[in-house]
Amino acid sequence: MSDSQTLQWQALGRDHHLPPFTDYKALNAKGTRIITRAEGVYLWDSEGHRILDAMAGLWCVNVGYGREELVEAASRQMRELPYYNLFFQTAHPPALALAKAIADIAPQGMNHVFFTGSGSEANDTVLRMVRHYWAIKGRPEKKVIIGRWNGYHGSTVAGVSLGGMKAMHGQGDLPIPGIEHIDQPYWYGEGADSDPEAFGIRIADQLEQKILELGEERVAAFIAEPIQGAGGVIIPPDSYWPRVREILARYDILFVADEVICGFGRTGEWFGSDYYGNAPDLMPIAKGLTSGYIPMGGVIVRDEVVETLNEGGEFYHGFTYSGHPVAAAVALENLRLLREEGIVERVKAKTAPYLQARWRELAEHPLVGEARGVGMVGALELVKNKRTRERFAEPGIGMLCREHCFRNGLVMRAVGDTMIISPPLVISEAEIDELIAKARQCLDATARDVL
Ligand code: PXG
Repeated sequence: MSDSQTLQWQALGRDHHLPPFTDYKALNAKGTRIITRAEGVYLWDSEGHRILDAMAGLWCVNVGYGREELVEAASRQMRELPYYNLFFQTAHPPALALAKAIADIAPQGMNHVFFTGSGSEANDTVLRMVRHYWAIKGRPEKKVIIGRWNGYHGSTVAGVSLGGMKAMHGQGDLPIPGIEHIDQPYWYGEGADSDPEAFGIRIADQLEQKILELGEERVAAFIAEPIQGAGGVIIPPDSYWPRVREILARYDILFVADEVICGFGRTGEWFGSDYYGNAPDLMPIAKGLTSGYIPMGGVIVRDEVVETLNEGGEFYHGFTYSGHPVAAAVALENLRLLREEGIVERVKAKTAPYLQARWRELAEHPLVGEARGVGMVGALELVKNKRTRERFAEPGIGMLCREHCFRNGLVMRAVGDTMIISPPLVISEAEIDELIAKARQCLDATARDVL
């Protein structure tokens, strides 16, 4: 039931707001849910319901809601220097201190950061930086970037183009030229009866086939998320990344690991690339960098690439808010909390193993074909037939389950018929128990509707 205040807000939305990734007509018929405050791992809506946020906002509120330290850091910086830019040979302390703090936790040999306002801008930066890099090296024809179908790299023109979401490509005549895609390592959905490790090798080998088909002399870079997030928490078989590393070692192309979701502790390591033992050349970051308290992104760049950029004259690229001092101050404080409170270590040693063990119990549920996860992410595949992996013919089972979750005080995200979690890294074992209990109730309610 909506009270009158909620109805007023919903009317404002209908009359004035165009929200992201939304079917406007369908939403206007239904009305939005209004979220008014948050604390720890919980949200409250305008009708007073308490909701366990198992998505950490949009995969980003790593330290949880309500951290006064971040509020203080922002207000202190706003009083001291609310804005100045990094263009034209000026800088300010928060951006410089943050670049150093990021270099301290980044993989070895990655000591420089280019700041942006978001993950999408970070990937626009990647596209321009890798093409600029090869041009400086006297190889301007090396400009094709290979991404993966169903990968997600943002919603700007470069982000959508590098990503492999066909529905997004269908709007606005994308991808732009010079982007190619290979298959994703989605064993449950696309591996049929094959052995998962053999499947991982077969899919990784597509990278080599694509490089050979295009000609190494035309390929600038390969971009991939260590674990695909928005595509449905696609966790590659163990064979996949070692094989990709072998292939990349044979060819002179750059490796871009999109760490926007996996970065800052999500896997129990600082970066997803650490978790898999990968050594990328560029790492776009955002989200967990500030725990979502304020927008900020960036690209962490390997020393050898920086050495080349140093030889290239001016790089005509940057944003008004690159390295914004308030965002940088919040990010610095957020990294301090993650470090000094041992949050990433606790995820690895304690809460991630607990979450993963409890999450896999849900595989017993009649609707669940597979329960998978790494660190603080997880996915459930909802299927009609567990043995054959047959999906439901009618679309929208995931959305139905998501509706049951919301009514039951839990946020899970639906990617088609895959249910996703990515909770704040500070979630406790008792809160994990609550998450699992609620998820089970929602699955039961969904099963009653469809089985
Ligand atoms: N790379 C990755 C891997 C992402 O997940 C971006 C880049 C773009 O970041 P910005 O800050 O420009 O949004 C993302 C963003 C979802 C969802 O529904 C996921 C994202 C954004 C919005 C929704 O899963 N990921």
